[in-house]
Amino acid sequence: MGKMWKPMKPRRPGFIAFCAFFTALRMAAADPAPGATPAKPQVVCFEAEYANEVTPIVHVVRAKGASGGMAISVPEGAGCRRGVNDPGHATYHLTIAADGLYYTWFRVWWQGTCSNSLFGSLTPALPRFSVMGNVFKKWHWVHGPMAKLKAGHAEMEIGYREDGIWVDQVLLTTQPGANPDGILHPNTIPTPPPDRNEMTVSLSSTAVACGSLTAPRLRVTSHIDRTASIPDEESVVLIPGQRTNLTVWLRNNRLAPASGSVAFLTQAKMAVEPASSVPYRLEKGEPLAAVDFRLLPRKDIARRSHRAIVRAVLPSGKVEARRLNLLCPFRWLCSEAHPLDPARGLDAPHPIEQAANPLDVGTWHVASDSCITPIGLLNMRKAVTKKDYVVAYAYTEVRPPRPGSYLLYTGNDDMIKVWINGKEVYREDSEQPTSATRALTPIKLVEGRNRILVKSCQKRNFWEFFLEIRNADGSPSAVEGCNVQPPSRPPK
Ligand SMILES: [Ca+2]
Ligand SMILES: [Ca+2]
Repeated sequence: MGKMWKPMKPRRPGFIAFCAFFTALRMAAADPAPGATPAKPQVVCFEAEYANEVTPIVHVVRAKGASGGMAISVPEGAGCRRGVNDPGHATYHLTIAADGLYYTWFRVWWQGTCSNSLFGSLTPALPRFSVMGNVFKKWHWVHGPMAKLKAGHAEMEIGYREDGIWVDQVLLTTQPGANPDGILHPNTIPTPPPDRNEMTVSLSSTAVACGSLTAPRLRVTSHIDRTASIPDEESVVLIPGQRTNLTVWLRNNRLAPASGSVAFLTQAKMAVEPASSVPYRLEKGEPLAAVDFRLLPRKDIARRSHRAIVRAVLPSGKVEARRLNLLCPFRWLCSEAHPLDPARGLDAPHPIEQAANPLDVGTWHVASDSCITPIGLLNMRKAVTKKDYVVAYAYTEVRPPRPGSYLLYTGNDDMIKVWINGKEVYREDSEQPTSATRALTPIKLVEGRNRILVKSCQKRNFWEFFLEIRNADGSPSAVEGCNVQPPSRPPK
């Protein structure tokens, strides 16, 4: 069977295309498979960005070539920031007009072989399914599973499986072999039952490339308190002196006219433009509004986690608030690269790790902030070398607000070892991406400066790691990174 309808150009949705869509379906319906489909084909088509609820690490984003210029996305590299209880999802409340066997379709952009799938569910028919494909770096439709739906309420969820993916539109149709092409004119705006939130708030920030695979949950490397876990909340990486954009998306579930304000509140050393509180206005029938903040951290902002709150005042007077972890990564010194020992790998010792002070051995340079990825990883290919099968060291010092027990939160690609004050506290032999190697390790910090040495190995592809210090319960800590400098030694 050929294409059922013509693709639409972006920004030209119109009634004609809408009719053509249904005429095509009606024509096809004249000859239905015996007993398989209802007489009149059913179509439910909606924009993915009109989710009734979005939780990190799924984001609403502006997207070129997408219908309405918007989509939902799991940004490249964000897998290492997913929550433990909820890895991130978008929820849609749908009204199904007639019983039938529905075919599901998704208009997607897959970044590559490790960014070409999503998880979904369609309650009550399908508790969990996955959608995959092998067309990369272009918008196209992929089919999901079929679902037997009854007339009434249905709830679809699109969730994280891999990062580096975008979803533009979703189509449910009783028409077999629909094979949609291009942008469709949606005929549905997902609407939750009236007892649900009048408006939901989600956040997205500047986020681009780095790369990773799907992964198991957070690992805990030795026994820690059961209450310790990484909170399911948004993290935004801040680089001192550099601007980061933060968009607050307001989803108007009632579609009634709405106005109010959104505030960005923090005590971190930074300016917020255009203001720390911005008004919003949604006309009748308008499902989504974006409020943009520009975050301008000062050059002397502390290299640690800072708390922030985004607070939206809704027309009813209710307040929707989201906590935000503003993550200002540590400053790292990097050694030169050495060949990776093919037999002993991570365990081949180097004089750097055997010295009382690692900075006494070899040469060190500051890894510039441009080596920090938008997700907060140190990109060692940029900081040290693009060569494969190498090993290098990274060094920093941190100062806790008080001595005691903390959690080392790491993710690595490839293998790493970590020493704190000369004592090995963590090793990880895996060659998997950072989203798969996330781990929490109990550590002790002393008063004043604490030395952190990381040995990072590279075989091939990405070479990067992240290292944060969390409180014993997993919450972001006030442990601050020092402004480390390479040693100045007289030339020999
Ligand atoms: Ca869209
Ligand atoms: Ca690698």
